[in-house]
Amino acid sequence: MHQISEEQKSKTLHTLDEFITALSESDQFQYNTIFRSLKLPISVFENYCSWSDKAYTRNCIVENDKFELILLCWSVGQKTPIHNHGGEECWVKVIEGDIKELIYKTDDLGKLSVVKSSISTTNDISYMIDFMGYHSLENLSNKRSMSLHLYAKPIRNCDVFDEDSGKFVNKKMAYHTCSELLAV
Ligand code: 2CO
Ligand code: FE2
Repeated sequence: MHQISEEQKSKTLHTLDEFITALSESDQFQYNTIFRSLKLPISVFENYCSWSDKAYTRNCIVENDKFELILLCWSVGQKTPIHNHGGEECWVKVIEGDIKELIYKTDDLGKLSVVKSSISTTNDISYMIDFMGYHSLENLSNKRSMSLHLYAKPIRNCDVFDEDSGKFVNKKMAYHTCSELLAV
C-alpha cells in the first residue's frame, strides 16, 4: 500500500478530501497525527449536519473497512448513554460548542464510577479506547453543538449502559444520515 510521506503527514489538512485521502493512504498508527493536522472551516460540515429533538444524530461522512468518520449533531441538553467503543480507537474534535465528557470504570463487582470529568470546547480533541473505560458525552452549550468523530476501525457494535436494568447491553450502531462520499 502507498504510504504518505513524513512531510505530508505533518502538514495541515485544509479540506475533507485531503483528510480522507490521508487516512485512506495511511496506517492506523498515523491517525492520531493526521487527526490533529485537521483545520477545516465550519462551513464544510453544513452538508452533513442533521438535527433531532429525540437524540443526538450520527451523520456518516465516510465509512470503509479501515475507518469511520462521523459528524455528531447535538441539540441542547442531549447526551450519550454510558458506552464503550467495541474495541476500536476513538478520536473526537469539537467543531462547535461545549461538550462534557465523563469517563467511568467498573470495579470488581461491575459497579460504575466516574474517574475523570472534562469539558472540551471548539477545536479541542479527545481520545478514547476501551482500556481507558467507558464514557458519556453531553452537549453543555445552551445552543446546538457539533463534533467530528474518527473511529478506527468502524464501530459496528458497542456496549451501552441501560439505566433501567443497570446492565450493559450490546447494541448495533446506526446512522441518521449517510453521505454520498460513502460510495467513494
Ligand atoms: N461513541 C458515540 C457514538 O459514536 C459518541 S461519544 O464519542 O465517542 O455515538
Ligand atoms: Fe463514544
